[in-house]
Amino acid sequence: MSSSQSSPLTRIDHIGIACRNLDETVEFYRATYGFEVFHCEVNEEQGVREAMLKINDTGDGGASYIQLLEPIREDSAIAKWMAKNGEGVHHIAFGTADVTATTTDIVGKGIRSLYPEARRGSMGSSINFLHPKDAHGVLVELVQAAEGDEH
Ligand code: MC0
Repeated sequence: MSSSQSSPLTRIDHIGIACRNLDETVEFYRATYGFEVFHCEVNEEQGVREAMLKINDTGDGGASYIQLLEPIREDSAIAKWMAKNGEGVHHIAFGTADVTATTTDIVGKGIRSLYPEARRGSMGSSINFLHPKDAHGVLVELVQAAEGDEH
């Protein structure tokens, strides 16, 4: 069934989950739910080691993932958040075909983005974030998949 909505946000790209030990948590997701690792990387800028577990392809040509995030530095956003909250759901990411245009549109509605320009996210994607204090307590990430990376 196709969607009739006109939002530029066309999929849940991923749910970001903070964890203390990536390998152990990956094994939990495999043994408990049967989800396999689709992609792994270190994002030095964000201070994380991460695994993307693909859940399903989406109607916009992209896909939805669970993203498991282990901090690699004490001053990273994930380490700071876990010090307060422990492990758990850290952010939700929406997919869009144009992260710059979508961010500009949302900022125009009075919601702060965290970066003036999009930065690099998982699998070569371009990302920005919306401030959780402007979004009813949810850290929202906007994701534009890498060119030709429509898994
Ligand atoms: C902080 N707050 C949150 C939150 N993090 N609320 C909901 N969800 C979260 N994840 C709330 C705090 O409780 C606090 O509220 C207020 O925001 C300020 O937080 P803080 O603890 O003082 O920390 P800040 O202000 O230094 O940093 C928060 C901020 C930061 C969201 C700006 O975490 C950030 O820049 N995040 C974006 C980058 C990121 O998260 N990277 C990790 C994923 P109160 O009421 O106590 O004032 S990297 C990733 O996901 C990439 C690789 C990808 O997907 O491709």
